[in-house]
Amino acid sequence: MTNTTNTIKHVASPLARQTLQDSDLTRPVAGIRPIRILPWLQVVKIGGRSIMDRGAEAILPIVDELRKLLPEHRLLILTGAGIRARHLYGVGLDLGLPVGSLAPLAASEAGQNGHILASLLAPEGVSYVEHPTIASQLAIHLAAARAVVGSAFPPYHHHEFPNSRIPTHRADTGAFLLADALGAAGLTIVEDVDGIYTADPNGSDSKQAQFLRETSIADLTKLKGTLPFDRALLEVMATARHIERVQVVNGLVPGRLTAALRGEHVGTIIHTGARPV
Ligand code: GWN
Ligand code: ATP
Repeated sequence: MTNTTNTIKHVASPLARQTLQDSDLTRPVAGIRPIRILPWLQVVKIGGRSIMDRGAEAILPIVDELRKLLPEHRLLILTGAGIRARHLYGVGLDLGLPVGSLAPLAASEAGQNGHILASLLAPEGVSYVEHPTIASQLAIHLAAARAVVGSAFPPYHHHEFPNSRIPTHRADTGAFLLADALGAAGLTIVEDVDGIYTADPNGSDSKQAQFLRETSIADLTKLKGTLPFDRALLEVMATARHIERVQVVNGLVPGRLTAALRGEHVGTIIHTGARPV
């Protein structure tokens, strides 16, 4: 038998001789702030249930607003899944499907909403772009058009964490992960409420619900009730590298999205864990 260890080619690397498990050792190399890949990009997440499911009444005014924003901003518009995904969860859970099977089924509904929105913006040169295109060819698409539309769901599929029967990483989490990875200029989450309240303003405790104009992940983590987005969003916001604040705005009120993209405070601003350089 030959001794194969003698034939191993050593590649010079600052991480070659140490375990990747010890963050004290990796920090000098891995602790550097990553570059911003698309620093001029504004990411906008459009709610599946809160906007798309309402049909023309809610979608057409948003399309009109997005159309008018194109000369001002370069946009990655990401859509959530909505009611069809909830139906899917119901059927899938009844059949005992694992979370890794439910994740792509729900994700495909987010994609369908994206296809709908992109069709309406097509006269402006806006198209739906697939997940692999977002991953590796976003820049060239945004050089050809002022905006593109994609699915807000992360493409976890069978890699979805099995800590819950319903996928924990859904559209809001996916939109944030993408915006932070791209080093985008901002992320705006478009909902059917004015922002975040201390309790669901449409729920049984609505009388107690107080509006939070400005908040942080630490404050939101302490809130025991529901939020207008995936709880996993709090986890990914905690370790953010670029996106320092996210604004949640009401997409049913014309002008709010436009104002938010112009830097105005018109909804709830959430301060993330990312720190200015
Ligand atoms: O199908 O609407 O992308 O952009 O998570 O995977 O389940 O796929 O499993 O490029 O790769 O349904 O087919 O579908 O929404 O995700 O796409 O039309 O492999 O353009 O083929 O990462 O769009 O789709 O659902 O986003 O979120 O073919 Mo769809 Mo989604 Mo299209 Mo995409 Mo998934 Mo692809 Mo994918 Mo699958
Ligand atoms: P998706 O894109 O995943 O389909 P969505 O983001 O469009 O979903 P929901 O997940 O339904 O929509 O979130 C919006 C809803 O969250 C609001 O209509 C509101 O009733 C509810 N909500 C729950 N808790 C709160 C809270 N603390 N503050 C504000 N809204 C809340």
